[in-house]
Amino acid sequence: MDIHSIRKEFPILKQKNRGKDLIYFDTAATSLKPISVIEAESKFYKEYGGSVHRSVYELGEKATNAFEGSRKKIAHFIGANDPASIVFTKGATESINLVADAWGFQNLNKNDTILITNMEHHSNIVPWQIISEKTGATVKYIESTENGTINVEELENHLNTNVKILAMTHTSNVFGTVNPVKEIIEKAHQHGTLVLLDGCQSTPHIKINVEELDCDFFAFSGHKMLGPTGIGILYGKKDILENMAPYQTGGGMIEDVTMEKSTWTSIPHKFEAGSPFSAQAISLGYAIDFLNQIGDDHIETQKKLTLHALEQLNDINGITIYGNASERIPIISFNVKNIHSLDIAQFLDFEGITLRSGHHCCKPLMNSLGISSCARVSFYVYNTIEEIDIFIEKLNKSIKTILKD
Ligand code: C6P
Repeated sequence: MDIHSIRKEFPILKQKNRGKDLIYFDTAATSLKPISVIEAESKFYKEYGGSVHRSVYELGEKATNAFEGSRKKIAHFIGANDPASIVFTKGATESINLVADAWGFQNLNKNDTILITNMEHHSNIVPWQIISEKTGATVKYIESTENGTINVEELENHLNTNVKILAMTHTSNVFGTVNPVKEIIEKAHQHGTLVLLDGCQSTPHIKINVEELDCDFFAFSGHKMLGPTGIGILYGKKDILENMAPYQTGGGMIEDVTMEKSTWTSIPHKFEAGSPFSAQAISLGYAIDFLNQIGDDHIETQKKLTLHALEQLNDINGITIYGNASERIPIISFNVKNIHSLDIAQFLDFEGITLRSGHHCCKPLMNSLGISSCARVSFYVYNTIEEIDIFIEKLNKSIKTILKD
């Protein structure tokens, strides 16, 4: 599909933003949705209706088949051999909380270390702080390098047999840089350390193969990769998931319940208590169909967009761009000297351009960088070089106007 055909699939692109043509540069927060995904969700309510895994009637069976079919598509998309290792959650945040709480409570004690990095999103910091309070384990941080990645040698200095888990982001939602996770996982495993990868920003942009990466857990959200809100995935190695206690309990996850006690069903359902997010899980499968349909070329196209944007941004006087590793996804964060990032975001909003300003839920990283906020643009399959050129023109205009005031 060429870019014009792709853009036609996104009805929201016909909308105006503050009366101007919409230029959507905030995919890292949440992506736009193609019509096939929007319609899949409404089709579920119009045509299937029935409750997943609970109904013998035809509509219920249709819903169950579509739900489990989507699990298979997701497994295939991230290179997982067995759909049983794919757990539906409501997002990356819940996936990480699941591991921290269920695995952490069972496996951590006061002699243990949880290793994370200074570039983590709060979703991959706070759950570990909470479980460290409950178990006595210590949370330690690895600092990122100047170019915005985690250095393998530096990481090795932190590894020892007390480090029970390394929880780190595959790609940073601020720097846009890709961490050398394959090498990192290999090193961690040499010390018996499990690795959880936060794939929230990588899954939309990089071909993922969890089996090749050999990560123990992989967490991501559907809404950043063309899917609906309210659905996410936790991949876990089967033997690890099988040995974990459930995270939440209730209907759908039991094998047997008596007045005295309960036993659990097998994975992945053991981790999916309650009536599942059926419409959302099914529509995420349609998002994957869309990404498969446009093929891996879109990854290269976005690299070109990012390089084009970086080249032009680097020419702006007083700009600081955070993170300059060669391996990166289409996320660029920056500040301009003597201007608050919020002013830039607000000025550009009135030009139809949506970008995010703030701490991006990475307050420890902001502290390490000595800033409180930055502006961020992020691109996806629907963005064009022309949009980037308009953005650069309007950014230059905003800088002139703000500094003059
Ligand atoms: N980052 C951003 O604008 P949820 O909210 O569960 O879908 O995703 C949480 C999350 C976890 N890890 C990373 C690396 C992320 O970037 C995010 C979400 C958004 O950067 C919202 S703050």
